[in-house]
Amino acid sequence: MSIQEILDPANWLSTTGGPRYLQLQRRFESAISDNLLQPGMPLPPEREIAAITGLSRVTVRKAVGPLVQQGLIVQRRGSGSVVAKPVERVEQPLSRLTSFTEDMNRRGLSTEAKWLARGVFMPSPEEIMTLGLSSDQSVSRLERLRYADGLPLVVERASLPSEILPDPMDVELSLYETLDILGFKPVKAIQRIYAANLNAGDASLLDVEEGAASLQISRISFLSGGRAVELTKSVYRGEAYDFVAELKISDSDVVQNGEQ
Ligand code: 16G
Repeated sequence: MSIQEILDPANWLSTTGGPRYLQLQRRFESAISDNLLQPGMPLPPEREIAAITGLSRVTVRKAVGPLVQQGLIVQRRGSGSVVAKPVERVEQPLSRLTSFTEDMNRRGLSTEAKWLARGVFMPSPEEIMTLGLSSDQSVSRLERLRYADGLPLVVERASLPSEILPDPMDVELSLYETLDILGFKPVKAIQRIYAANLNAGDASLLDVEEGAASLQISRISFLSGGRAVELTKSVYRGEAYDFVAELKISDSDVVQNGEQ
């Protein structure tokens, strides 16, 4: 079915069907869920939709706005609108200390990274505190945009004491693999997870609207002796990542409950 036929008002507009913008909005929604409009398909410009449907441009805009809000349609400045590609959520158990590369490989997803920056710097007060450094001990910083199966999923900003990772250029695909080679692979970590709206910079890297929801994680990881090796701040696309925690009551609770 061509886009003209899909939008032909004879196929969906009725005088008793409620406000016309709502009928058009529902037409788009059902055409997307029935796969008549497929992911990635470009949509005609507003004035053309108005011409096909016989509705005003204001009505068309009112119908399309909520679809953009719901993430069914993606509007790109200059290049028109397209039907959004559904995002498959990645589920990540919270209790295992793994690297991004390991997580994605386990799921059979391909990974890519775009280096945004890396180098050796004097530490910030936060790095001094979390990594247990003195102010004259430098840090290696790595900033990457990481993709899962072509989808930009997370912006990661990692800082490590230069004593652990002297040359940030040594990292190729996986930081943890490099740390393993250097004999500094972390064995435990503490993570803080919080929700935040994306600022303009991270939103454009992750290819979503500014202000969209994101999940942000700050991980400090340690060697078995307790030395901190990494402070990494990760900004995930909110709709693409789920953290899953398995919760158990402790053995002593089981005994107590059994006795009751
Ligand atoms: C994960 C870690 C991050 C670590 C990275 C190493 C979380 C929240 N963060 O993304 O702290 O630096 O893996 O991945 O899981 P890599 O070895 O693939 O570079």
